[in-house]
Amino acid sequence: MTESSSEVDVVIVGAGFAGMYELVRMRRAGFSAIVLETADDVGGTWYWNRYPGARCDILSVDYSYSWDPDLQQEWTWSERYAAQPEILRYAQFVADKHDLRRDVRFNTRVTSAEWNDDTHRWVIHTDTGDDLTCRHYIMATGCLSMPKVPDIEGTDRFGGEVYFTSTWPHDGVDFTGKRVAVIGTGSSAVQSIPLIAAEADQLTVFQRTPNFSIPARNGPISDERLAPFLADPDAYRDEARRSAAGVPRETPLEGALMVSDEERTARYEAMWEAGELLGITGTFNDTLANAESNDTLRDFIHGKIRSIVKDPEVAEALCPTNHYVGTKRACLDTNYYETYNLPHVRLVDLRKDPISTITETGVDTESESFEFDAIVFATGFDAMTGAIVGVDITGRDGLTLKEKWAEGPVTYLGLMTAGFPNLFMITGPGSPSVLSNMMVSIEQHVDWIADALVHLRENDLDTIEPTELAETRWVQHSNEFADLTLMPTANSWYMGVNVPGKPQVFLPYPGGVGRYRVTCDEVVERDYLGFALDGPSGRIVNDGIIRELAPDVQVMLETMAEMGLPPIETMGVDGAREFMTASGAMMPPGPDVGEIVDGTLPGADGTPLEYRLFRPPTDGPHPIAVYFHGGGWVLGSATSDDPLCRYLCVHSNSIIVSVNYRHAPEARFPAAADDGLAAATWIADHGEELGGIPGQVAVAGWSAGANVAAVTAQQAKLAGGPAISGQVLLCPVTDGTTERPSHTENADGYGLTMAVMNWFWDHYCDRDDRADPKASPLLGDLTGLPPALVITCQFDPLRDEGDAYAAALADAGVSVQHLQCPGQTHTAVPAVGAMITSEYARAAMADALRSYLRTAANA
Ligand code: N01
Repeated sequence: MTESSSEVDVVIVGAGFAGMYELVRMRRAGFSAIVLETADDVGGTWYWNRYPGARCDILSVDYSYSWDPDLQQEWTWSERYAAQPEILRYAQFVADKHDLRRDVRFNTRVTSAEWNDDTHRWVIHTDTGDDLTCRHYIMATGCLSMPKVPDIEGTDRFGGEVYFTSTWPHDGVDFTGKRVAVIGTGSSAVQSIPLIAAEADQLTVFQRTPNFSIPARNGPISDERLAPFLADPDAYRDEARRSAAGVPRETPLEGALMVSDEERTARYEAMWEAGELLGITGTFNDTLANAESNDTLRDFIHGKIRSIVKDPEVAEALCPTNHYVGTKRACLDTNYYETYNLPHVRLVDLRKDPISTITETGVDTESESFEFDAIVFATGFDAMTGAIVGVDITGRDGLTLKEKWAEGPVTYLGLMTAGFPNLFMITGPGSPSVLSNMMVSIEQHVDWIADALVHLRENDLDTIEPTELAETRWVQHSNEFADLTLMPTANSWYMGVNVPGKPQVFLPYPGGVGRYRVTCDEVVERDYLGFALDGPSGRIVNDGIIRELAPDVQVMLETMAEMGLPPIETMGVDGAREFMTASGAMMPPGPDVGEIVDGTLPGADGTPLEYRLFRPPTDGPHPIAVYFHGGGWVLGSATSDDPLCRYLCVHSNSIIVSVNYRHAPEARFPAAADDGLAAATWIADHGEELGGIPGQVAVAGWSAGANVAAVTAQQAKLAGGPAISGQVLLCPVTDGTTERPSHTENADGYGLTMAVMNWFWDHYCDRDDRADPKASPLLGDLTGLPPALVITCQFDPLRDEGDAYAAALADAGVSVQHLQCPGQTHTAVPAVGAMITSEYARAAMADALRSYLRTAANA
């Protein structure tokens, strides 16, 4: 491409690692492409960030391209974490090797860009006055490339030397003999402070928020650490692509509180010795999700800081206390904490003594004046969105990106945004980006975009653009993932909090690079689901939602799929029961209750039925709910739904009596149904003896247990007792026919399968009996039944029969609350403490019980 060309297939903005590889892929695919770059050479972030100590914080062996296999042999990193000059040389080496510079216009900044909907082209304006027209416009502008505008009063006034870590002078700075201030204590400051201290006469660090840092233990990489890569580079790279953060690592199986104190400390010590960023929060599987677990790590790092820093007051100031480890990007350092033991280094804690202004000669805090020869601003970036909205981008119908993103970025997959056809972002907001090894995420996006452009060309299409539904739901999905973690709790640049006035939303996608890659691939496999494609061959709008499952449910299903368990119906009855007991034992136990009492009560035929009573920790007597467990009338026991029973007990302030009704195949229909009524009658009659309020009970159950509960309510009405004050039916079986859409749509892949459901039915009930309302309560007389809460889940084969029951109850004049749970599965709601996104459904169950069992104590 020559300097004078003004029409190209593709304009790429930025000649960092993303733009360079995108150019390679465009050339290989036969597109004309030009890269516009503000700097006078390649390198992107590694061109600009030349401050002393700047180096990567992902091992260089991982933080390097994988797309050129020869490059892996031709380039050897000198250290575990290469310094900026070496990384820049690497970028230059790649540019030389692939003759990239001939398609890069350096010293050229894009100022604005407009979409022309008639020509289906972007017009790109630059500060050199040259305009370009292109079909596709790719922002490879980096996530941390737009320095934050200093927001400290008087910044322009200072008469001494001023430096920004993000745009450091190319010929370096000599601080010898100088009094230097560093403002900020993020990664840039943590890396540069020890080296500035080594030169300066005096160094004063102004710290607003301390950060967590561990020693990088830099130096040559050990043979042991390198061995897996050398043994099979392709397999190693592949593992990186499928991993959580773009670096092959073993996934921890345990939470921090699951091991002894000694074991936990030993693992943290190993992490501290290993010096790898991903190890910090990767030692246990719940560090970023569980505050108590995170506290153990926080305490450990605090202990390390206190052991290194001699002045106890300085040590305390350096201990981060206002955020959880990993919720702000942690740092890798070389002698950072040790630097504060040097006599000429001082830490000013701005939380105690804030900066009031920068003066002509230094910095004034509220209580002190400081004089400096130089001030270094290590104050960070307008991350993830700054460089994108920094260009005036106008899409269809005059809409600007800045306007569209006024409340926060809206993207589909972090790749594109509706209203801006053919505008791509590499590692944009809504993709794993800064939470991952950027090289892996860059390569994945570049490949995806290149493949999409080839797809358009091959199908005689001009444009690609996400639908509004797809992007809205992607943002929601990403936020739901973030809300499962502690990440949104910190005032971090991940949340946009560091830039005054910036909308506060969690910017990257926190679901991990492996899962994200699968999602992006699936979008393509499903014919670009969530995109509208247009061109001479026609317009195809494939509207839809790529991830409808709640994120924790998705993770649970993925984990189960990875375990490769045999289907329950192939295990035999005994095997299935053992399996259910074993899997129940792995679940969190649920909240503490006041008391648990195990006993027996007589079943319908006099058989003693085991029960477990859960008593609230509050003063009684309490009202009573009878609970029937799930398990297809075949599996389960009085204790198998313990966590849910505990939850309902505590949150409804009621006694819950979980009853082990007789099971099939030993006792087939109508044994379970008859036992339900017998148990409810006995419990209502023996309420006082059980320490509760006698006379009336509510019934509750899950799945087949909800079937028993619903049947019990009907039978009690027909029998004239006991008095049932309400029924809570979670994913109930209501109908022996299995021909509703949800039976087919959700037949497999969502926990409860139709295969096992049919197996349950066959064990429980002959076909002819299934029309009996004691098996199919939907077929019963529903008038005059007690109020009901019916909960159904979107991805449950039983969804439609539960929905039908709620509708039929309402038609029969019963007071019914119907809660339909999007994104949830049959097994999600009972998983107390494990499935967070279904908490509202459990709360609704408890609230319903409380209202059915309203007493003076519960009012
Ligand atoms: O920026 P930061 P950074 N008054 O935003 C403080 C990547 N990176 O350039 O936290 C006083 O982290 C601010 O205080 P607070 C890496 O992803 C990687 O250091 O807002 N202080 C904070 O201490 C990293 O996370 C490497 O209270 C003010 C600091 O300035 C990201 O880039 C190396 C202030 C800014 O820290 C950004 O790191 C370097 C004010 N008005 C960077 N305004 C590698 O190792 C801001 N601060 C690869």
